[in-house]
Amino acid sequence: WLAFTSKKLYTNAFIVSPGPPRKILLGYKKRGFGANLYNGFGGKVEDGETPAQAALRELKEECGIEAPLNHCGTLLFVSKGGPEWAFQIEIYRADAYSGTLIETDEMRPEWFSAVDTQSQEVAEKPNTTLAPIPYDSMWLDDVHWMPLLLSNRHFVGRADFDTDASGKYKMLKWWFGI
Ligand code: 6OG
Repeated sequence: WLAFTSKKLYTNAFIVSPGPPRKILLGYKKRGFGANLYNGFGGKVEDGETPAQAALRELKEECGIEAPLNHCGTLLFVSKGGPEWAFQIEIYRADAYSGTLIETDEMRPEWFSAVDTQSQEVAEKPNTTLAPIPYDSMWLDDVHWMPLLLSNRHFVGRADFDTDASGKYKMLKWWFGI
């Protein structure tokens, strides 16, 4: 595992609406770190703020809504040859929200299908119009812990990354547990 000397605290929040059809809200990040990828809504925890407060503030700033967020997991990301610090990301989820979703300078909100493909719901109503979760356009670690978030398990995880010559991220190692 890569070494690091300090951590920076971030948040990431997801709305998982029970439906039917069951769906998850992601944001297409338009600029900054992780641009052109889908992710939850979140950012840096500011001085004097708890992670829970930051999660609510970022959700409102990035897509205009409020939600009864629950803490759902903690992730640690370390990059080779990158800064000597790691990202610690506190993950939150809610199954409802209030307010009106808006597109902001930073994020374009979009719903995706969160239906378990083995479920009764799919057998009864196969033609959901929602696209599946776009793992090909998400951070490489997401495919590993997203099922834990969707099944409402509390998880911890770590992923170590390297970048190739073109600056593309490669996941060297990951570990997730519940
Ligand atoms: P702002 O630049 O918007 O905060 N983030 C990651 N999310 C995932 N799923 N995987 C990663 O693997 C990530 N690295 C950072 C944390 C950046 C947002 O991006 C998240 C924040 O929500 C490397 O302030």
